[in-house]
Amino acid sequence: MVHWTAEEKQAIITLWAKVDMAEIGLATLAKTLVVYPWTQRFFAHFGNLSSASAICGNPQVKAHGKKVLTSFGEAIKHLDNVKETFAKLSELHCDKLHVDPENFKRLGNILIIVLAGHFGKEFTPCCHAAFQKLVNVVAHALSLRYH
Ligand code: HEG
Repeated sequence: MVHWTAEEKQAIITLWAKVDMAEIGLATLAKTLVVYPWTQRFFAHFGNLSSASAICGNPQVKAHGKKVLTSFGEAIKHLDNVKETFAKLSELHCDKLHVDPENFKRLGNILIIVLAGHFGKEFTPCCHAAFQKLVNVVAHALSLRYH
């Protein structure tokens, strides 16, 4: 099981309280779709994804970005229990959606880039390290159904 220090937990919870789910969620999902364009095929039913600006202005991308970020929030509420928390989501992504698990890591790393850009100096190296651990744990938990 992953061990979290009190400092790591505090760094994550303190920053997360300041995160606007809709804004950071949209930025994260939109950037993922633009930087890794093959991820667009999972969202073909979302309508116009024909350019970076279409993606950033797509209301379904916005709504889904918020959903994904809220889901990261669930992991943060259950840091000692992320595997169980994401068991159903792992089933959905693996069995039904067939998302390549590398894409979970990619989205997580884009989230870190977005947080670093948004929070600047407040996203300290310790905070960065704690979030890197979090996105690894989330990607792993989402992939478990493949193992
Ligand atoms: Mg996934 C649905 C969370 C990465 C493709 N994703 C969902 C849902 C959640 C979620 C909460 C809604 C589940 C439901 O309706 O019951 N996703 C989630 C997280 C991560 C992630 C936390 C973190 C890495 N998802 C991810 C990636 C892809 C993907 C990388 C594809 C490249 N997700 C995907 C699709 C759906 C969801 C296609 C269904 C969307 C829809 O049709 O509404």
